[in-house]
Amino acid sequence: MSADPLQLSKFLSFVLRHKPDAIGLTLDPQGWASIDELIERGNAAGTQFDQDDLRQVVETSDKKRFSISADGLRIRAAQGHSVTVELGLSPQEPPPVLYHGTATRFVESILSAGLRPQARQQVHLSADEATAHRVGQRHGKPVIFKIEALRMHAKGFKFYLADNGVWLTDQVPPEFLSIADEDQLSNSTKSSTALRSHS
Ligand code: HQG
Repeated sequence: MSADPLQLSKFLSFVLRHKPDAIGLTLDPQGWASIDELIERGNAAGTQFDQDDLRQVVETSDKKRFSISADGLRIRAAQGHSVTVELGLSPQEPPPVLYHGTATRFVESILSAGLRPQARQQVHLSADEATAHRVGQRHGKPVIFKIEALRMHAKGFKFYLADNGVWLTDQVPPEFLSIADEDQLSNSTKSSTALRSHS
């Protein structure tokens, strides 16, 4: 293929999740873009790729980041948007426990404010600890939170399963969070979390 797959994947994440207007692209309310228009505008903006390059990135994406519509004409990011989109996912019952990987420097803030979507539309959760660990590593020294997802669900919080297996929810209040492995924390963070749990 002509385009570098990693660079193309990053370009697609950028325009389909965050800044479609950077290349003059319009997403529909569900986040879909016309493949022809994406290629035309991407090429005009200096990122050279064709249909084959695009399909190869979609098929080989390690996290299945992108979906192609059933008619083969449109593409969207499976999740991770900062632009407002309505993915049209139906709420689902989550497994009893889900995981969220983050960096140790965020632990105190998360324990007091809960998990917030920050720049994205929703909080991202993983079904397994290994994935959460990888997500956390992107931010620094990783730490994994366990989320009592089924208990949240029983209290009315909604959960969605994206096409690529990532679980999404609007927020996780602190009462449903615990640290999966306390040994990953420095002593100072440990003592402040211990203090908090006694307050
Ligand atoms: C943290 C990647 C302080 C949160 C991954 C995270 C994922 C708080 C960071 C997807 C906080 C946001 C999403 C609070 C949350 N105080 N920090 N109250 N609440 N945070 O990148 O979940 O490779 O927006 O813990 O695999 O790390 O792009 O979210 O550390 O699926 O396809 O704020 O992105 O996928 O960071 O990652 P992000 P994320 P891709």
